[in-house]
Amino acid sequence: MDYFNKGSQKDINNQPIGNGQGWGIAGQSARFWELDSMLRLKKEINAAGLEWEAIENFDPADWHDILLDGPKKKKQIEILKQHIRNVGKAGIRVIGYNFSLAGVCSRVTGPFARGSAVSVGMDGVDHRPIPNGMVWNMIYDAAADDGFIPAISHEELWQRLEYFLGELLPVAEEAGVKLAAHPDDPPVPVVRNTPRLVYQPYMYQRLLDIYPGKYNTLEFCLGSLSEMTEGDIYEATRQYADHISYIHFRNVIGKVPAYKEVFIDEGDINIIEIIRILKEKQFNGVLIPDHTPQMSCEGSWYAGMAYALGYMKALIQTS
Ligand SMILES: [Mn+2]
Repeated sequence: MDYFNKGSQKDINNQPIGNGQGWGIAGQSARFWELDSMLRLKKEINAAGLEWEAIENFDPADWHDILLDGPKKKKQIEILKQHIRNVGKAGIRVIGYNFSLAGVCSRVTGPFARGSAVSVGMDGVDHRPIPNGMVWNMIYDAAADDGFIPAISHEELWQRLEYFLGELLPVAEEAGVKLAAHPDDPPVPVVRNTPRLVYQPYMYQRLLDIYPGKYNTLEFCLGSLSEMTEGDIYEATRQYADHISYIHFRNVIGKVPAYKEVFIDEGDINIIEIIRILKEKQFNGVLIPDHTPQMSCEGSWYAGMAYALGYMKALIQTS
């Protein structure tokens, strides 16, 4: 999905920081989820000698009323079920999702990383309420009435997640597709006047306990977990390793509400130790770079990603 579709931050060579009005306009991904278009893409990937292991994130246009408990909830659950069936038929084994109303927000940007490389971070919580017609940082209804989405409790949000998992996991199991939950980014209890679900490491356990089984899994984001005010990143990696579908590799300095994203080898997390723990746990899922600071060159974001990927690959080969 193109997060930045028609948004003011489209086509910039960096991560978005958001401007309160969303990153872009939802609803451009329908074609992507069709079986024939996935099979075509898979063929290209396989022809390059690679495997397609996972897809990340649903389009807010397809599930805004599941997140918001709105009138189209049941219809949208059927849309997501069909996406999952198609993903299974295409032979892709994981869908990552982030069950969040505010999505990724409260970001600031600055020369936070080594060599004054530009990166993102957080310097306080964004308390602006979310306008109607927007969820997960994207506009799904530009003609929505004025006003803001209603405030709800944490328990209400957990109930919405339970409905989502209860409906989708049986379909996912039949399709052979694991659902993998990203923790909150940033991991704070409330942001933009909306509650969060997984903002301490132990809260992942509640999500797993809702429907135990091998299709209810985690998208383990090292950066977000390290930013949490409680817990220990190494213990959490050990504790959850058997439930992780894939891991976002990213490093940070600090914790919420004030942290900075830095290069993979310079932050609070000892990535070498993480790889060692994963080997010890015989983890066989996917490792992928998450976000990185920008390099001072053409393709600054992609160069940063390549740096992280090379670092990870070398660690896997040598540890
Ligand atoms: Mn992540």
